[in-house]
Amino acid sequence: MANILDSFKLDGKVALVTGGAYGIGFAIAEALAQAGAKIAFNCRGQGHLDQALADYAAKGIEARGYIADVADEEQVAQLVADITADLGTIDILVNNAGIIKRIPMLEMSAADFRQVIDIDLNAPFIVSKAVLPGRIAKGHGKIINICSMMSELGRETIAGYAAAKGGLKMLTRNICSEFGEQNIQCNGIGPGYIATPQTAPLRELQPDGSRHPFDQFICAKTPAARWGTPEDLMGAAVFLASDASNFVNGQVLYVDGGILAYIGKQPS
Ligand code: NAP
Ligand code: GCO
Repeated sequence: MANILDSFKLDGKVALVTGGAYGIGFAIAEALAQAGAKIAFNCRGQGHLDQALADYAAKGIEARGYIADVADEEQVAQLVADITADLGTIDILVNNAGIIKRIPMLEMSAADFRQVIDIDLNAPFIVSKAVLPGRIAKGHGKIINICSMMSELGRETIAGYAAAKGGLKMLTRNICSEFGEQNIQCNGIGPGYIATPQTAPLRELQPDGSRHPFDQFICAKTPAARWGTPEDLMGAAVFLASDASNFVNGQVLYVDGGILAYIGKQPS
């Protein structure tokens, strides 16, 4: 029998990580590159793209970067065509690009809600639909949707985000259901609270220099008693992108330090 570690290798594979300019997407792309994959990523900002290319190069990764809004079907079609021309058919898709709006529901406009749904839920549908035909033709493929703890739990001020991430969990199960027979595996990663630009406002020091109340709350709610880092997600990404997970489908792997399992520490 071949060594089981060989099943985690991604040599010769092409991976698209949407929103892979920084944060979780960058770490996932780095992990897939370390496992042997050729990396393509996209974002909306030219400044983000230029900085990301430099950051990837500093790690010895020859990533290809593209400007494309994942919520725009025409831009996504062009993105997939460009990557296919540059690197070959996309084998691994990581639907990572996402936004959040933290607004009390009664103050949240329908436009705000719609924008979050558009990017966090409609876009994974659009990008998956653009990538799937090439994978079906090849007889195998991997889709990883970056879900969230909020695929399971709600909290104040994030109605659009929780609705989108809950929907993304079900889209993950539906892609599994519709394409499993074509040897497509579609799974989710559900990060806990991860220290990235997206959560920076929740960790800002208070004017008196004390820790943000939400920072203290999350550390008390997490058995690991810390925020996660993008690097904490790298192993799960390689597993779900590789042959090691060929019989895993429709699942969400929570990488959350145990927060979903824990009622939380009693305040001292
Ligand atoms: P982030 O730091 O805000 O990075 C988001 C990335 O997505 C950026 O590269 C951004 O670049 C890109 N992006 C946003 N909207 C886009 C669009 N419409 N089209 C193309 N690219 C777009 O976020 P993060 O913390 O790394 O989170 C990444 C994913 O993990 C998101 O789906 C998020 O919901 C999820 N997540 C995060 C946490 C956490 O605690 N951080 C936990 C669970 C799940 P541009 O702005 O230049 O486009
Ligand atoms: C928030 C946070 C969370 C994290 C993540 C947790 O405001 O509650 O941004 O939503 O981003 O989704 O898993």
